Amino acid sequence: MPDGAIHSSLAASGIAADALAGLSGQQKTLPAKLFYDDEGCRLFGEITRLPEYYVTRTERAVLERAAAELLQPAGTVLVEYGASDEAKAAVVLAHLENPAGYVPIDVAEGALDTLTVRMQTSHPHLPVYPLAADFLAPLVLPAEVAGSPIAGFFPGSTIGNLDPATARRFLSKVRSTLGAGATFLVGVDLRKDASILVPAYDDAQGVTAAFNRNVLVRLNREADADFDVAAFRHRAVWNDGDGRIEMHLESLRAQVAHVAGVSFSFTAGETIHTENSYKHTINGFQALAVSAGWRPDRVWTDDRALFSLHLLRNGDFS
Ligand code: AVJ
Repeated sequence: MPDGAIHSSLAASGIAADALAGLSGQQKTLPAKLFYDDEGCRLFGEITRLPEYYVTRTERAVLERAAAELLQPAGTVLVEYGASDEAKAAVVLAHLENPAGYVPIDVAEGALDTLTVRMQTSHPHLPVYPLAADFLAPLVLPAEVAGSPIAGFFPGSTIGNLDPATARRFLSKVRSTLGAGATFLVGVDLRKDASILVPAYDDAQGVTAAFNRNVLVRLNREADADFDVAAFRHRAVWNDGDGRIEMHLESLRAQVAHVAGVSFSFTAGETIHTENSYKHTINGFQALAVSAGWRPDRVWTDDRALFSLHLLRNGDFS
C-alpha cells in the first residue's frame, strides 16, 4: 500500500474511499458504479443507441414479449434494481393489472430524481417510492408496499458487473428483501463470439472510450485527483476463462497521479481495471439462481440467442 493510504482513506469518504481502496491493489481497479455521475449516465445512454451495442435494443424486443406473459397478480408492486430510467419499467407496468407501486433503486441520485418527476406525468396515479442506494447495500422496502405482491426487476444485464460469488450473494439478498412469493425478472447477456462482444465494448465512435475515461474526470473533480486523462487509453478485452468482457484504462507512459493526497505510480502499459461484464449461458445463470435459493421459471431470448430474460420465483415461505 502506498505511503499515507491508511491515513487518507480514513479521512476520505464515499467515492474517494472507493477509489483509494481500488487503486491500492497489485492490479489497480475502480468500481464500475463510479461511472455513473451525470456525464457518465449521459454517455451510457449514448452507448445504448450505438450500432455495436446490441444489448439494450435486443433486451427491449425480448422484454415486449416477456412482459405480456408475466401473469402477475393484480396490485403488484414493481421493484427495479439499477433504475437509471423508467423506459423498461414502463413496458412491464403496461402489462400489470392495477400496479400498486413502483420502487426504483439506483446510485445515480440525479437520474432518480428526474425519473420520479417524469413518472408523475406518465403514470399520475402510480405511487413511486425512489430509493437512492447501491443495490449491493442492505435494503428495506418502503412500509407502504407491505402486503402487496412483489415483482423484482433487474434489467440491462447489470448483474453482469458482479463476479459469480457476488452475484450469488446479491441474488440471495434480493430474495430475502422481496420476500416469500416474490418473482424476480432478470436481464442476462449471453456468451457469444468475441467478434460481437469486443466491438460492443470498443465502438468505432469512441463513446465507450469516453465513458471509461470519464471515471478519471470524475475523480479529478470529486476526489481531489489529478489524472492526466489523455494519458490513458481505453481497452476492452474478452477474458474467455472467466467468461467476461473487461474494460481497462491503460497508462500510455510512466506517470504518477494523486487521489485525495495519496500518490499512485503507473508504469507504461499498466492498467486500471474499471469493469467486468460477465456473460452467462442460460443453464449457467439458472444454476447460479438456484444456488441463491430461487426457482427458475421461464426464460425468454431473441432468435440469435444474444440476450435472455429470466423469471425467477421465491417459493420460500420461511
Ligand atoms: C450497464 C453493466 C450492463 O456491462 O454492458 C456498457 C455497462 N460498459 N458499455 C454492460 C457498459 C460499457 C453495461 N451494464
